[in-house]
Amino acid sequence: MTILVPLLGDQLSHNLASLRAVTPASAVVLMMEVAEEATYVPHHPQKIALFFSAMRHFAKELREQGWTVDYVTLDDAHNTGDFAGEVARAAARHNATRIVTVAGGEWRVVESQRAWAERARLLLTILDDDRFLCPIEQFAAWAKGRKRMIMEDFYRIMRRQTGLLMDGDQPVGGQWNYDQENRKSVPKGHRFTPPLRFAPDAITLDVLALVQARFHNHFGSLDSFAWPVTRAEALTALKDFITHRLPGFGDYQDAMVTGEDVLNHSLLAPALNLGLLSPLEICQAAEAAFHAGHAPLNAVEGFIRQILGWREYVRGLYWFAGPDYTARNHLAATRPLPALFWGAPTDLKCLSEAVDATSRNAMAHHIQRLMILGNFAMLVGTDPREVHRWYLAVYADAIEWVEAPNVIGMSQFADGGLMATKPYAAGGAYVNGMSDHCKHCRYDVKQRTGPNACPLNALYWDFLARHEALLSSNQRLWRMYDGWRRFAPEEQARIRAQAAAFLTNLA
Ligand code: FAD
Ligand code: DLZ
Repeated sequence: MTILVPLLGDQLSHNLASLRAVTPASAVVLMMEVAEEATYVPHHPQKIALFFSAMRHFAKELREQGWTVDYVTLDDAHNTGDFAGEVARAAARHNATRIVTVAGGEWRVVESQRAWAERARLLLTILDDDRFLCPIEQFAAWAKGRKRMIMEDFYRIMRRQTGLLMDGDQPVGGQWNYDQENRKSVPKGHRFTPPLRFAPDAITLDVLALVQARFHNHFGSLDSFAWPVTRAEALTALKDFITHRLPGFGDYQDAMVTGEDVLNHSLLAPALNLGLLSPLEICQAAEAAFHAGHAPLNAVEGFIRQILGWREYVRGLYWFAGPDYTARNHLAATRPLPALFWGAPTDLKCLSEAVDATSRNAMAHHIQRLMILGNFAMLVGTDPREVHRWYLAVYADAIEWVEAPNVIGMSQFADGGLMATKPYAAGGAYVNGMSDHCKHCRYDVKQRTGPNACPLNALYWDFLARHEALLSSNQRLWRMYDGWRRFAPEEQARIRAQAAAFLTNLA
């Protein structure tokens, strides 16, 4: 009577529901490195290496705790290349009678899980993933019947529910949100403390060699691999963030600085999404830093809101919206993803900085993802499905439940406003206000037309003009459309011709 417990690459938590449901004496834990998961989108080599290394370390820890772990490596000669094939092989190997597993983080994977038992003719239990602070059913009950799902409303419920930064029933400090104190520009010469880097051990070095051999043709470099791959390392990374970067987190949250990949960001999303850290322990560590007088309220509230608010919200929305969410295309955009996303040269400094960081680190910070890369993809009319596949491939923290709402909803407005109240569209002035990139760029951010004009300016107005019928009734875009209508017809024509020429060259 062996119970097979398939455990996926983002389920690396010792308190996982499936591990709680069985005992080491009755179960075999199955972990599988499979080609399909590494290639269904061409993942960045660092992302594949992170998953494989963290999985191998986790298997070692489970064995040390007395679990029997059947670990199938990618180069196993009999590896079938997908989850279903490996579960069937393992079920036969261990003469299993039952499968107990935790629901995957993607509709595609959950559908595969539902088919496992049929193929192996076993009883199947798929447990809810309870490593989140808001159960899927709770989010659905909140979201049902709402025309707009405002994150801030959801966040306040979560603050009350968890008691984080609460003083009885009221928010600590008297306000729920301190964003008006955040989003400053970075003073010239400001120095950021770089994050800790974790040197690859023997397990990781093996994985790096495997990934280099098998996936060297994928976009991105393995050279700078320094991710935490165990819970112990992830806890060290958390401590490093709380000590050095949390105090300034709010101030420069939306800033971009040429040559600065991290600023005050935590870099914790990969460890968190793999399950090495829990959302509650991260929020509690930040809250403790506030109560100890180590970090100010604007920083701590802003940081906790990202995890307790945004992360839980996008997860709820992903499962609420259903499996067709990634096919949505409200703006009917059809352009293939521009080659610059895969590293083709571009003269736009903001874009080259963001793509270069993505290639070197499998990481870019939020505002680069939203307001540089996502904004550009949307302005030029890229098919959102192609944008989605790119984001899912290139970021170390990308798992569909968190990636898709951010891309399809927040950055591309492809869900028609289910998530964002207006498209996050911006011209050069925004980039100039939030970064120093324009100073290092060959284009002139102040010009709308002409050979030296920043292309984002014409693209921005052209985007608004192209979608006037669909977007101009949006209250939050009234000011922008008013601006567009104030241009003389000749200027409007010049702007649209400038955008058309750029788009022709891009193609
Ligand atoms: P920090 O800036 O330090 O923020 C702290 C934590 O808050 C993050 O680790 C993350 O867990 C959480 N967080 C912050 N913003 C969000 C958000 N919008 N949604 C969910 N969680 C959030 N995040 C992912 O984890 N995986 C993705 O695949 C992903 N894709 C994105 C795609 C786009 C187009 C955009 C705009 C955002 C995306 N995000 C994604 C959200 C956010 O950009 C990343 O979580 C963040 O950049 C990770 O770096 P960090 O850990 O240093 O974050
Ligand atoms: C992202 C990823 C990769 C690259 N490889 C594996 C793998 O070989 N084995 C595995 O169990 N999981 C992997 N993952 C994560 C999965 O693709 C999937 O995204 C998550 O399990 C979410 O459901």
